[in-house]
Amino acid sequence: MHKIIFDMIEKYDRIIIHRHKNPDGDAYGAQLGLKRLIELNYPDKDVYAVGDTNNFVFLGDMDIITDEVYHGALAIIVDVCVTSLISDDRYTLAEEVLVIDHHLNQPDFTCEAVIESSRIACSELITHEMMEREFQFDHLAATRLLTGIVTDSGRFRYPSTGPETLEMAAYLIRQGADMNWIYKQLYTEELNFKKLRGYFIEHFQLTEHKVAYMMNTKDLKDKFGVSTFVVSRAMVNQMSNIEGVDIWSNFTEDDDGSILVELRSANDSIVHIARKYGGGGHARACGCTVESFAQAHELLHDLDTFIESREHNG
Ligand SMILES: [Mn+2]
Repeated sequence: MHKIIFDMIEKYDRIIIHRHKNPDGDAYGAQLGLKRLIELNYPDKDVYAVGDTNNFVFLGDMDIITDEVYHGALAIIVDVCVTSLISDDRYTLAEEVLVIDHHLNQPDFTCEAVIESSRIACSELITHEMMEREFQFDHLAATRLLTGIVTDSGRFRYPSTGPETLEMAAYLIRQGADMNWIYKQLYTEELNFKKLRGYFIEHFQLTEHKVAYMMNTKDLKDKFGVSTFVVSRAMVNQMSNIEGVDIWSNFTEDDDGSILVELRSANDSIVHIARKYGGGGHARACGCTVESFAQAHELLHDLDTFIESREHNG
């Protein structure tokens, strides 16, 4: 158990919880789960959650607070520890900052930090800490935290899903977490999203060596009533898990005419190709931005050549 978490929580009457921008289920779940746990176990403390919102708002609303709330308060930042990625930079106004995270990064600012990169989800880390401290849970806290574990483990499918993850999930279900409700939220989507998925499945193409790709002009987002981010990031994996297709890619025109590029690979690292065009990311999930569809086709040709060379090398 990390005693520092509880020492800091106990020291402050007012606590504001932050997390990363473009929140996923774990960012939301860890943030709102922790908020609920502090409210339950320290009823006299005022706890707030702040940041941008998106589809995961089904887990609960964000609080609108003034800058004054930060004076003499504790800011807790979950699921992120890099300045540029934190939603709402007013945590700098707080008296002290505590980071609770499960990423490999180290904080690039002054704070206390509890980081366990072996945890599949920040929500799993928080669940473990609060369970060991024998905190009282309720169905709301448990459901929020379980959402984080479910989503960051890829619905318990990622290879790093181990016994500890399942034990924490089981603990949360015993505390009243509603797994059926979570899955219903995750798998119910708006009609335009479903139609856009269908459009992708219907229209993606293959290069000579079976690189799957889509070239999306900027009118596509208006046609389906979604953002460029949705067309680009949320749709790339419509081309995943196809037999014989090891690399898939999504090229989406932004409002300024530049092309957002999402690259995915089932086996080999392809980040060198993203880097060649000024981008980066993970080995098998990376991206960049290029100037034009002409350049996008050059990049696509590089992917095709990469597959071809790999085939030749056996
Ligand atoms: Mn996470």
